[in-house]
This record gives sequence, C-alpha cells and structure tokens, in this order.
Amino acid sequence: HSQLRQRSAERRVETHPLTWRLREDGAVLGLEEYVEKDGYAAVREVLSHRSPDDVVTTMKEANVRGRGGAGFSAGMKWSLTMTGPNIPRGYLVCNADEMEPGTFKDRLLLEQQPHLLIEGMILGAYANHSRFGYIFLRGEYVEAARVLSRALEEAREAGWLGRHVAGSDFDFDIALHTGAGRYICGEETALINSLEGLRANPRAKPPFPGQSGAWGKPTVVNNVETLCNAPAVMRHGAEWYQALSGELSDDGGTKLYGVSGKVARAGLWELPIGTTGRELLERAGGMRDGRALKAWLPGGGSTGFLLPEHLDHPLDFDTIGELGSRLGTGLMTVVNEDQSVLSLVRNLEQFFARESCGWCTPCRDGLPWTVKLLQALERGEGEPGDLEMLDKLADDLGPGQTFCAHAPGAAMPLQSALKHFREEFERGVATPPRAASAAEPMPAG
Ligand code: L3W
Repeated sequence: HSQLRQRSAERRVETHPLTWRLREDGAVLGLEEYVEKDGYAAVREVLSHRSPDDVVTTMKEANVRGRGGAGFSAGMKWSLTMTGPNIPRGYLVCNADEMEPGTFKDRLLLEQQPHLLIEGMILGAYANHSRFGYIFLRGEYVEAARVLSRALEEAREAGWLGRHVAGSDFDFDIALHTGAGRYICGEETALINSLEGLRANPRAKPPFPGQSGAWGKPTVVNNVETLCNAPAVMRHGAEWYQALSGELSDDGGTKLYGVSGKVARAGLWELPIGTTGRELLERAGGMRDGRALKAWLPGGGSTGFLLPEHLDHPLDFDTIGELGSRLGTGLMTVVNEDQSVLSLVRNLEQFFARESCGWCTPCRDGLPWTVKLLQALERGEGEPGDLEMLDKLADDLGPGQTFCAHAPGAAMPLQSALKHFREEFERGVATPPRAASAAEPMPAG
C-alpha cells in the first residue's frame, strides 16, 4: 500500500481512475477532499441527466469485468436484474469479504477511499432500481469497518444517501454488515444467506441473485473494485475507460494488481489491465535474494499455477483462462526454487477444507481426503496410486459437481501442480511402498 501512495504525485485520473485521489500519507480521504477532487460528480450528473438504462449501457460498453475473480461483465449483470412494475425492488450488495489467499486489494479502497465505493454503489443501485444496499465486510477488517461507518454517516449528512439523493427523486441508503470471518461468505449466494441471518451455505444457481437474491428479491452482488470503477466510467465515458488498457487487452480499464511471496518488495499497483506478470515482478524488485522463480499463482489460492515461461502474457481474464488458470483477483503469489509446491498446495487445500461449508459431498469429503493424501506425500509416506487418486479427486472437485465455485477453485492449484510439478508428488511415494505391508496375509480369524 505504501508503494501505491508514494507514487501519488504521478497519479492522474487518466491513468489511475481508482487511486489518483489517494493521499500520500495514507490517511482516509474524507468527504470534503473527495468532493474537491471531483467526487460525487458522477452521481450528480447521472441522477439529474441520465436514465438507469443509459447507465447500464455505458457500463456494458466500457466492458468492466467483475474484479472479484470471475470477470463476468458488470454491465451485463446490471442489465439482468429483474425489474418492472410488479417486481419488488431489490438490493445492491457490495462484496467486501476479501479473504482470497494472497489478496489485499479491496482493503486499500475500503480503508482509504470509502466515498469512491459509496459513489459506485449509488450508481449501481440507480441502474438496478435498488433502494437499499449492503456492504458485506470481512469481519477482520476492523479498520475498514470504522472508516466505512464514518463515511456512511458523512454521506448521509451531506445528502448523498437517504431520501432524495443529491436532490433527485432517487432514494438510497446503505447498511454495513460485518461477517464472522468465513471465506465461503464471499461466495455471492452464501453471502446472501449470511445477510439473511442463515447459515452461509451457497444456493444453487439459477436462479441468479439478479432474479432472486436476498429475501427473494432481485439482488446484484458486485466486488468492491468493480463498483469503484463505476464513477470514472460514468464521468468520462465508456470509450475513455476502454482506452485505458490500450493495446494491452480487450478488457477495459485498469486493475489493482499486486505481488506477494518470495519477491524483494511485496506491493500493490493500479495498472492498465493486460499488464504482464513480468512487469509486476519487476515492480516488486524482482526475486528476493536472487533466487530463481519456480512458479506463480496469478490471482489467489483458487487459481492454477503458472510457470516462468508465462510471465510475458497479459494478465487479463481471457488470456489467463486460455493458459489453464484464472486471473482471479490479480494478485500474484510468487514461489521460488527453494519452495515445495507440494507443501504449498497442501497448505492451500487445508485452508479450502477448513472453509468448506460442508453442503456438497465432493467438497466436504473430497477436500479433507486430498489433504490427507498430500500430507502423506509430504512425509514421503505416499502409496502407489495416490497420484492417480489425487487426479481423480481434482476432477471430482471440478466444475459442475458442486453448488458453488469453492471446490472448483480448490481444484485449480492442485490440478495445475500435478501437471507442472508431478515429480515432486512422485518423490513423496514411499519406496518400498507402504502398501507392501497391506499385502501381508491377514491373521487368521
Ligand atoms: C446472471 C447468468 N448472472 C454468471 C453472475 C453470477 C456471479 C458472476 C460470476 O466466482 C470466482 C473465481 C475465483 N445470469 C450468469 C450470471 N452470472 N452467469 O456472474 O459467476 P461465476 O459463477 O462465474 O463465478 P463466482 O462463483 O461468482 C468465482 C473467485 O471467485 N474466488 C474468490 C474470490 C475472492 C475474492 C476476494 O477475496 N476479494 O475476490 C473463488 O473462487 O477467482 O473466478 O455474480 O451471479 N447466466
């Protein structure tokens, strides 16, 4: 975060629509300063001159893709909400349950620029005909909770929230809801259950939340960073936004990219979407202690491992998908030659096993089984057939077998590690195999 701030003098809206206003000292950008720097101008303009449909069209044309990881078109999502005279008004929910391993991007926006999020939410709610919004915040983000509560009060006092937002006939308010620190609450339908006071089990989709979400009403769930893009898109237009990424990507705008792991300086930067992994690695000062790069996760624990040879590909949704991984949250985790990928995968799978809601069998039973096999391999006590069993488990955890993306997400690092680093797993199989003892004759009786 400090690296992002140090560059504040160079930041401009034309290159850094998400972060150009950030203060160099890292202090929260209060309402007054936010408004001085063109804040809430998009709300004022949109509510007085533009229809909700027009806002949706601009968002679609800008091609803002969901920054929570899936990359679904935000404009499309906004357009799929059920609306009409007989349909009850729904909700706009900001998913601020940032808990993806290696991910620390939304936190910056939440802690330092809360009004940008509030402005984005007003625009989203207007487009979706919602009259009420929720910020579902990760429970551990205590500082963000404090900052957001204050900012919501400021916005209400200044007439940006409540009845007649900015003097228009649009009414909208936001409640802050803090979670209890479960990863699964970041899955949109589990989040909705949690918001309703139910156990955070994901729901089957369809119906998508836009059709039937919180309390059965149309509900749009967007990531923090996605919503924070809306004010600049509305203020400067879809073409302007699209041009921010230039030739680098067909996706529009910038992205909060980050790097952690075995690099010289972990960091977070707002860069055009389509920036390469190599550029990020260079910004992070290269590898720590001159050790060689072995592998990297492009965007959190639920993405697949990539190799040094993939560093020059643009980090956008489609390209990383074509490489067999996912852009995910866009925060790289860097692994060096001294590290065991097997151990890293075991660590991730332990996390996913612990965070499973337990509803779907492949996830509830498959993940602990995966962890046991990986632990045995780590100890050098694996059995012949364990790797094939892990292949099978990874398939069973994959897409289409469970209600939500938790198990498929967990399968990604496992599957990719088995593909790229299979010899590490093979080395964990005991020689002579432990299975030999099982072949001994059973005692009579
Ligand atoms: C209407 C359709 N809506 C899809 C909507 C859907 C959802 C969005 C994406 O997330 C990612 C993964 C990890 N009509 C629709 C439709 N939608 N088809 O589009 O949906 P989907 O199912 O592709 O993905 P998802 O389950 O929402 C999976 C990432 O999430 N992840 C963790 C992320 C963590 C953070 C964080 O901590 N900040 O972001 C775990 O899997 O990258 O790509 O809204 O309703 N026909």
